[in-house]
Amino acid sequence: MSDKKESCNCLEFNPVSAPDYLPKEQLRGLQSQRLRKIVSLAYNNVQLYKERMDAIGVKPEDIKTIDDLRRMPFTQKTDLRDYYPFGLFAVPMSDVVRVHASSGTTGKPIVVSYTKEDLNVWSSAMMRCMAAAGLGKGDIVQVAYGYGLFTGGLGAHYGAETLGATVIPVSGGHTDRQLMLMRDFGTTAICCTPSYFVHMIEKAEELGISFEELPLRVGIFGAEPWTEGMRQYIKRNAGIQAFDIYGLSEIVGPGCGIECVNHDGLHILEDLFYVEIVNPETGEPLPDGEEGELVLTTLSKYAMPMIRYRTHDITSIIPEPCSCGRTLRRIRRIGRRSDDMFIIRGVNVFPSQIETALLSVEGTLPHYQIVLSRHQGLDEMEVQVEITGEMFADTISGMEELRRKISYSIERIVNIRAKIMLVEPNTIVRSEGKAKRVVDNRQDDVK
Ligand code: DLL
Repeated sequence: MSDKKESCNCLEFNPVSAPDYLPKEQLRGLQSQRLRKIVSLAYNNVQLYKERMDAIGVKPEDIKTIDDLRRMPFTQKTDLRDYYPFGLFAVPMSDVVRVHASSGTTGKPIVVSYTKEDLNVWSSAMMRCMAAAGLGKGDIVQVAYGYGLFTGGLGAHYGAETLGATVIPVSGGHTDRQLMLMRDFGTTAICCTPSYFVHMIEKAEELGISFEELPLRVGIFGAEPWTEGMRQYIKRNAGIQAFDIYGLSEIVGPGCGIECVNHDGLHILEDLFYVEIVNPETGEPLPDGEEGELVLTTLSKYAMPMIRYRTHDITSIIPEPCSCGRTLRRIRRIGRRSDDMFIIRGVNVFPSQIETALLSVEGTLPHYQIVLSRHQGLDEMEVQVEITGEMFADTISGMEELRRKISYSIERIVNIRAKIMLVEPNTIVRSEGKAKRVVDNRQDDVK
């Protein structure tokens, strides 16, 4: 399908994104100044920070420049659980104008909060992200991230409004209606998880709607890991430019960073979120270029400052400057979390490796699930993958050949032989939000 990139009203430099282009020294000055304020706010108002800093003998006055940040202790998800619901707030509840929450896999959600000013900062961060993706006034932005406690919907909503674009606040789900509105309202940009957009593509086909005829040209996709193979699939089947956007509730929601039109890493909005990469085991900071755990510090968030928050997301900082001219450093796309890894027969495997392996084989679709089981103490990995209708109607030997290719592709990447189950299109459960890629039944082994 032809790329609609040509019609992109890319505003590579405009007043909206001016902070993206700050000279390095100016950026550092701003970061240091903001850090001092945040550390002092946190120390004086949040028990956790005071206790942790006192324990290592660091006072707010010791943190003078951004380089001093590494003297500060880390924070992590369990802290948000331990201080549930409001124990990490640094301002009185009467100054908190909104809360969001992210559901964990177990137990209570984690709660995050915003002052009025925090919301303005978040909206401007999202506005800058959307501008980096070439959106502006005149664009019609369909927000299909979920609205509610999840940050995706409202984050994208206010960002697009602040940009001056027209917002269609559909939220997730009702895919037929999404497509009808997309066509009837002339949507030019869609915001949702990449897996949900892939579902929209197949639904459109079913309904006889052709993306060629729609003005849609940009997708702002995030909230879950996805691969370059997925981007190519989206480009081929919908003809749009897909931008990877990153964020997490604890830090702000969507808007910590986004790709520019070069699609070569995500620029982190470093004037608002300070980025470090550390060794996931030791916590030692790693130099630019080395892969490790992303640690973020909010430099401009007052209701609930997060200092050196361990995201568990694995990436590296790209040392080279970007040809788009932004001075904001880039991180490589987040392919995995340190905690979404599963170990099978002693080998560490990440779901994104399986996605890369699958999508490199012609005839597969980006709908898959990894089912782990244990039989008589031995771990097994089954990869269920949808294949195109034509492939499914192929001869037995044709299907066998495909199964063999997939199995080889997986083995080449992860060094494990998986059982491959080829299934018809529309078999794997579709998600309207984050896709569930791994089903781990190993505890069900009958002893
Ligand atoms: O997913 C916020 C968000 C909404 C980001 C919409 C982008 C778009 P949480 O539900 O708290 O917040 O989940 C955060 O999702 O730590 C990553 O593991 C993962 N994640 C988010 N964006 C990406 C991405 C939102 N672009 C967690 N690539 C993060 C890979 C992502 N993983």
